[in-house]
Amino acid sequence: MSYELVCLGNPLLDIQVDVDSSYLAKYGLKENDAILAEPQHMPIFDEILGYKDVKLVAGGAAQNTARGAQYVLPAKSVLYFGSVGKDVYADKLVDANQSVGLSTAYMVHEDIATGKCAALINGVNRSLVTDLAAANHFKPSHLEKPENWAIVEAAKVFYIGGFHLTVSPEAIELLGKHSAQENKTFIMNFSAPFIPQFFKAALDQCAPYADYIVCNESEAAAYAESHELGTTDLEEIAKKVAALPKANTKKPRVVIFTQGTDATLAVSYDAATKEFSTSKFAVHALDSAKIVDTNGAGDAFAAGFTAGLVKGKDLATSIDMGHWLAKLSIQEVGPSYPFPKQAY
Ligand code: 26A
Repeated sequence: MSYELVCLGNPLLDIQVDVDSSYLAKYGLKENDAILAEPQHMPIFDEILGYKDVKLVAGGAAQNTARGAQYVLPAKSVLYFGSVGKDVYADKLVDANQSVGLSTAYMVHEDIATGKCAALINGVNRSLVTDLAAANHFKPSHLEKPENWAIVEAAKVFYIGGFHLTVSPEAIELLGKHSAQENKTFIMNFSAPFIPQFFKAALDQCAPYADYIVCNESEAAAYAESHELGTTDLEEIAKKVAALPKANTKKPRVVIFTQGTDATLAVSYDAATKEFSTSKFAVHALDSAKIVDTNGAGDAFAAGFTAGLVKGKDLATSIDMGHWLAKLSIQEVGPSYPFPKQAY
């Protein structure tokens, strides 16, 4: 089988509930954040499973992006790698993936539970607390299996969730090296502020492979701080990230910073001419009363954007496709996409 787009990340089931600020305060959580669960957060999962309004929805940031890209692209365009257990949570992920026709090649661990994420929705914000479980046990050897490596070799574009830097930078590097050698397209997302903060070495090891870096404004700020860039100006940060060393010197690096409802910033750097090019793209307006929740908004943006690149669209059109899909997804529960299918 061949797929144009191959994605890698941490497959998770989202346990989504509405909470108020006192619940977040009880666990010392921020309104809008994504963290790895520490022992003191573990009771959250059982607590919210008892809530009347609890919703179980397929999650895992890169898996959401893979589903969204497959939603846009022709059948059999996207395959997703990750690691799950053998349980009802994994069954739910498979159901959601099948609903859009997303193919998976999971590494399955019989004795470890599928990972889960408490998605604590508070107004337009969401605080995500993740217990990676089986997702934490992905190994590069899974990619190296002949049937999987054939999929990698046939792919043209790779999308990597930065969250996977906490699991297997080696797997990311394996794909990155292949992509650079073959002059393919490699897209990485910073995923959350804690990635540039606490997984700086892994990020710096993998960033040279990225042709496209996608993140939001708070992740960009966290990057600037941990890398002591000496600026808080988003365009300046984007320029420094764009000009980082690059493994594939045949194409420029493009850095894309989303900013919620503010315009998305794109900066590309051509090492051959040493020239930067900066542009801004307005998001698609949406009446705030129509927002169901923003869980997965950034993943949906990355999905539409990546689908655009897979289709060979230019930067402006690809970013617009990202804005379009994000607008659709925030009108659904969790990181989901509307049915009947809409077309861009
Ligand atoms: C390693 N961590 C913390 C994570 C995640 C994650 N996906 C992968 N790894 N923490 C939260 N998510 C997912 O992000 C989506 C929203 O962007 C959630 O599962 C949620 O679906």
